Amino acid sequence: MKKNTFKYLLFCAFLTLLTACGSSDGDDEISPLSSQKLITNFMISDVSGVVNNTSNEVMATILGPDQDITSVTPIITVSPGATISPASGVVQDFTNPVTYTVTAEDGSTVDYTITVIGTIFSFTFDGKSYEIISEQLNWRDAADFAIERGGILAEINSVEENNAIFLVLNNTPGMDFSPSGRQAVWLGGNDFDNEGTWVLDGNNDGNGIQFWNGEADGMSVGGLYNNWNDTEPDNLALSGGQNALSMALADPALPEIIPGRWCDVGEDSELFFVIEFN
Ligand SMILES: [Ca+2]
Ligand SMILES: [Ca+2]
Ligand SMILES: [Ca+2]
Repeated sequence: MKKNTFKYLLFCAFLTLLTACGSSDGDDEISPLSSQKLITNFMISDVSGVVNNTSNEVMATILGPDQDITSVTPIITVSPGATISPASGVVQDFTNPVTYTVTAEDGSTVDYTITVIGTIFSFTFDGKSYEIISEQLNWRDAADFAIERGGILAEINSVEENNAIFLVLNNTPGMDFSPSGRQAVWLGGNDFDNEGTWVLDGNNDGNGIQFWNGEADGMSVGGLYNNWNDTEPDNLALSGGQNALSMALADPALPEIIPGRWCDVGEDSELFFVIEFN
C-alpha cells in the first residue's frame, strides 16, 4: 500500500510538471507545424513587385538606366517559419521567368513563377533604334532621361513611324495599358513657348520645328505629319493647360480617344515614354 501511494504521488508530481510545462511556454512545441508558405514581399532595389498568392506569380520591374536583367538581387520575405529557394538576396538571371520554391515549416512546398521586366525595351524601325521606357516621369524629366541615353524623345515624322511605335507598345511585356498613369506615352513635342504653336522638340532645347498650329480645329504646318485625336489638342485647363505631346494608349473614361493617336497632356503628368536615336 505504502509503495503504491508513493508511486501515485510521484505520478501526480510528474503530471503537475507536465501540465505546468504545457500551460506555460510549451504551446509552440506541441502545436502543429505551420503550413504557411506565402511570399509576403518581393523587392528589387527597394521597389516591391506585385505578388499574387492565388496564381503564385510575382511580377516585378527593375528601374533605372543601369538595369541589368541578367543580374538582379531580389529581397524576398516569406511566411514566418517558411524558407525560399533560391534564397533571398541571391543574384539571379531574370532573362526568363524563374521558379522559386517556398517550403513551409511543416515541409509542404509551393512554386512561384517570378517574372522581372526591365524598364527599357529596345527596338529598331527603318534602320533607327528606339527605346520604350516603362518608368513614369514628367515630360521634362523624360526628355532629360532621353538625352542622358544619347537620344531624344521620339519625334514622329510619318504614319509608318507612328504605327511601328504603337505596334511595339502593344506587344511589349509589362506595357499593361489598364492601370492609371499608363494611358499614354510621351513623345517629343510641346507648345511650351506659345499656346497652340506645336513644335517637335524631343531634346527640349527650345528649338523645334513647328508641325501644328492651334487646337483641335487647327492645321498642320509645312505639311508635317500629325496624328491628333479628333478632339485634341484641347489644352484642357487642368494645371494651366496642356502643353506636352503624348500618344494615347487607352483611356476608358474617354471613348473618343483612340489608342495610337495623339493628345496634349499636362507636362507634369508622369508617363512612360519613347526615345528615338538618330
Ligand atoms: Ca522620327
Ligand atoms: Ca497647350
Ligand atoms: Ca488634351
